[in-house]
Amino acid sequence: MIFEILTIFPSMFSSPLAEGMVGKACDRGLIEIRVHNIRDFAADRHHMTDDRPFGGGEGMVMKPEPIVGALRAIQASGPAARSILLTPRGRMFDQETARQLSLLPRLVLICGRYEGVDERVEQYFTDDQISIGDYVLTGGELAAMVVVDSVSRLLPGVLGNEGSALEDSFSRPVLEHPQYTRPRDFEGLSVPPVLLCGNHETIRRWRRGQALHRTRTRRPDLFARLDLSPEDRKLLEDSNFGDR
Ligand code: 6GU
Repeated sequence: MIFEILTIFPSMFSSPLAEGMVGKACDRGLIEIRVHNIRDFAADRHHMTDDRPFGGGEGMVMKPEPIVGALRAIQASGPAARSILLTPRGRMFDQETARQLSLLPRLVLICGRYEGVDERVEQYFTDDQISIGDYVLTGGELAAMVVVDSVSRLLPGVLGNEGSALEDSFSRPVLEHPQYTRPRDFEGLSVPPVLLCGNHETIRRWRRGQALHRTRTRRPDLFARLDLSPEDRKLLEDSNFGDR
């Protein structure tokens, strides 16, 4: 899959996407991340990418010409690509959107900055507008990295273990159970004995109970939508979750 990123801060993308599984996926040719500097598509002498808002007000607005110029150059360079504007005014990004995007051959991510992008870009030159959460970032760059990361890990071969991407939280609608590794005792904090008992069925039930309890306390919105089995109800009733 090819990611085409439009930004005025291209260097922000170098190390975050060069590390870990995403970096490996690039090295192995499973994904390609092309970062384009919007400034390179500004036609004026000073390569301006922003200007003052019509009607007055605080801050600057990103000009349409450089972004649309970059989009046209990208569209001309290969198969049709879906273009998404990263903006706090977009619809909320989630695992289902990541899954849908992972099916595309090529995706353009436009990083908005300042007070926003000229409305005509949003309306006429992008297919979708996405936000990654209800908080404000200084620009869409970090959001674009979130999208690249979450989509990449769903692509065949990227994680190595094909099962793991499908098993996580949100692919199934409960949060994951707690995980422990060595040492068995860390500064007086010990691993729950059930995990050392060797009985897979006992461990499975404990994990399910923990996952349900954790979902109930941390994400009541997800919990409310769960279809609990009789076993699930029993696990929630019977367990002592030792809340702190
Ligand atoms: Cl996509 N952009 C900005 N600037 N802030 C955000 C966001 C995007 N998503 C959440 N906050």
